[in-house]
Amino acid sequence: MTQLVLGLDSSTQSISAVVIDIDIDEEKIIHEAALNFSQEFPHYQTEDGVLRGDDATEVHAPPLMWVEALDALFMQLKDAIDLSQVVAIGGSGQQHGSVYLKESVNACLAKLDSSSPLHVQLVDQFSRATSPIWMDASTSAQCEALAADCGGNAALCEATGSVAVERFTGAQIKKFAEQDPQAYQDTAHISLVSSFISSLLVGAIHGIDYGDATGMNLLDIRQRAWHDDAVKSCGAQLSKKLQAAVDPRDFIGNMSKYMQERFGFSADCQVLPFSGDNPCSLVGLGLVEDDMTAISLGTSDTVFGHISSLPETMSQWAHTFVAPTNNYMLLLCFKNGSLAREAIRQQCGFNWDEFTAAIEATDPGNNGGFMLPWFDTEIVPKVLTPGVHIKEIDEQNKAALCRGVVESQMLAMRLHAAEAGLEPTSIRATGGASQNAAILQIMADVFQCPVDVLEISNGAALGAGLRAIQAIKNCDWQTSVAPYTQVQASLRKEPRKQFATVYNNMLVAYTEAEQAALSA
Ligand code: XUL
Repeated sequence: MTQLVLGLDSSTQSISAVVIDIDIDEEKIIHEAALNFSQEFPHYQTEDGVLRGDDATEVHAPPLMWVEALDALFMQLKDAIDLSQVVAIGGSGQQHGSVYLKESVNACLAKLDSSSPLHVQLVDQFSRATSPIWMDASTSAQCEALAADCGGNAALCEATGSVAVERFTGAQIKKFAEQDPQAYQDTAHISLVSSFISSLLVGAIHGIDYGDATGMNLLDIRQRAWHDDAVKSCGAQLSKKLQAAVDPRDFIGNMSKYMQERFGFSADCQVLPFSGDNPCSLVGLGLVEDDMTAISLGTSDTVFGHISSLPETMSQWAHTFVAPTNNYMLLLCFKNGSLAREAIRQQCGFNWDEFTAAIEATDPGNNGGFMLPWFDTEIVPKVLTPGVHIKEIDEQNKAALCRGVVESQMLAMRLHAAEAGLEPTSIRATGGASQNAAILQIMADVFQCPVDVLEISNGAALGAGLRAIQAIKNCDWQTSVAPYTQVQASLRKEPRKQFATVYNNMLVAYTEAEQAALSA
């Protein structure tokens, strides 16, 4: 009998699904579907899936929209495939976003009527109509107070895996508890986007998985339990509202009666606790062992990788999350990613082909020329005043600027990834700019390791599905993910050994320039 696994991803702009055939001779994705929130559900009045207030730093989204979209996606899937063949479901959600629910929600979920859509029945269950999401940066005051209550940022980072961060859920909850104490008191459960959606599937609110819980500044990353000082700082009775965090590898239950009756799922279909999109993407890119690192070249560039044990001292530049393997992942986010490449391209008046040709016409090492590419404020390292520092490049030399921006970004990533404990021996590249072979060659040369791209996209939904495959087959991670995460062999970029010294020297120069700029 055919056995299917479903991977879902509730992201910022859309909800998507990947349906995977797990039979040993098949092992392939048989169906994909996606619904864009703003386009398909315009009545929530979001733009790109989010609501912005007068205060530009506040970014929320309506959780009811995610519920309606889930129902609509399942309706679509039901017409395309036989959902009774789905044996397990894994899922992913945009990290950090939080959902505030009333005491009555579990009773409501227990007696849902399968003839009516989910959102219609859940409309009164929210104690807060909108959910702050990862793009919200309005909690600097709360971050400062949270860090102080936990013995400072170094101690908070050591305990929870990250310094206090505005978008992380702890500070977001703290702000809500301070600004609307009555609504906070009326909140019986606080979920993340991930755990909220999997709670809907099993028909009861369950605890947050360790992975997404490490995106809150609230979980003691070693104990896998709420950190006393952090939860105390962020709200009264908070650990009760959160419930205990759960192991991402353990099924939390089966599809609820409602899900069975409404969409045709089997009563035996098991549900894994959903996790954050970054932990799920780690698996979707096949990074389930140490020394495997990914670089995502998007609006921001991120470097992330799997580690089996925590470094002696936690890097304050990185976020350390619990990985779906129940080991760890490191993630570093560089804000000046495509933003910086785009700025140089425009400054030179080039299209992307000309930008690429310019890179190819210049020599690795750029005759010693580089830049600190801080076109905007930067996260790694923390730069609050934008400013590009050009070193040894004639600003009329367009080709040198093009190579310079990409080489400098790679040097910054190599420097700070190594500080955090990631020294890749191979890299999987993803994101828009990973289509560009010239950029990938620079990555391979700067890091001095091979760079691959994968055949798949939608890594978060796929990774969520692969988590479910690992859990249902109960086999090792590499065996579970390898058939679905093959690299495109013909696109591999090998490092050119003859440039190792050039880039080692440049790394020293880059480090010195960065330190000088930061201490100026
Ligand atoms: C990670 C982060 C984003 C969101 C995007 O810390 O904020 O990558 O997870 O969905």
